[in-house]
Amino acid sequence: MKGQVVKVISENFYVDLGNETIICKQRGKLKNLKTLPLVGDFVLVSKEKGVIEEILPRDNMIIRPNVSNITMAFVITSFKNPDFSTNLLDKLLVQLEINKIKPVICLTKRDLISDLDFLQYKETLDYYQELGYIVVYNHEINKIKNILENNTTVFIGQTGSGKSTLLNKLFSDLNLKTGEVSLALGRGRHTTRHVEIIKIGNINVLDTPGFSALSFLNYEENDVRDAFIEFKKYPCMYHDCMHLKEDECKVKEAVNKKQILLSRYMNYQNFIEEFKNKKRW
Ligand SMILES: Nc1nc2c(ncn2[C@@H]2O[C@H](COP(=O)(O)OP(=O)(O)O)[C@@H](O)[C@H]2O)c(=O)[nH]1
Ligand SMILES: [Mg+2]
Ligand SMILES: [Zn+2]
Repeated sequence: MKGQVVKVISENFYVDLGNETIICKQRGKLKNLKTLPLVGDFVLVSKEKGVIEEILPRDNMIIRPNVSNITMAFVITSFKNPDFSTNLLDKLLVQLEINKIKPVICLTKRDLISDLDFLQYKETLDYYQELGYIVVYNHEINKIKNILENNTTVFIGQTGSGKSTLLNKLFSDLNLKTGEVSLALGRGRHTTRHVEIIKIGNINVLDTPGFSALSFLNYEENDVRDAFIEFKKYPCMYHDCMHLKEDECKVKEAVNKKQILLSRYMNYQNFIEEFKNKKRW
């Protein structure tokens, strides 16, 4: 019998079979990410034994929080409290690009900044929109619902950025716990404790515990470069150009001509540097 793991609480795996959700145990004792069922996994279960017999091949997998088979990610980004950061936004976009998860940039807390400040951010956001990223605001409820339709969407972004608040607004009977943001730190408390797929019609959503960066397995410097999707518009002489120290680099030229947003390029340099230092994201 086929189902999808929608929640894991300690050793209990909640498997949605379409018409009911049953609690299963994991078969055997092996516990690594390959054999451990994750939220999002499609699995074959024995209903009689109450065990997961097999994990079906994953389309993708994110660790910390551990989820699989995600089609879309809402990158919840607040203008203030916590402050807007292109570094964090780009880091998340890169990781989503590498894993072929469709990103949607969702802005929150527009009400906390002045119109003047907003105009400045708007220029940056228009750049992302021109790249092809969907940009939405957390008050655009109907638009957001349409985007979520027929996707399994993870809500990611810093603690306190407004993930749970938005989910509650979208689906009024959810009642997810939301947290007050500590003014001193500009950070929120961790209020979302476990990961769970919530199914509402054709919409699958996941609220995640507050975290600021995803960890992905198996990526390389080339992947990070290619995840900056605008770089491809400026083909360099050397096909494998990293756009760093190379001469006659078209990407660097485009940065100088302001065709590529400077913060994008600086974040790129910064990520490659982190790579060199073997820091994990
Ligand atoms: N002013 C303002 N506050 C918001 C907005 N969205 C969320 N918040 C507040 O931000 C705090 C953190 O929200 P929460 O949804 O718990 O963030 P999460 O950690 O990302 O789930 C809560 O106090 C919310 O009421 C918004 O658009 N404007
Ligand atoms: Mg939350
Ligand atoms: Zn180059």
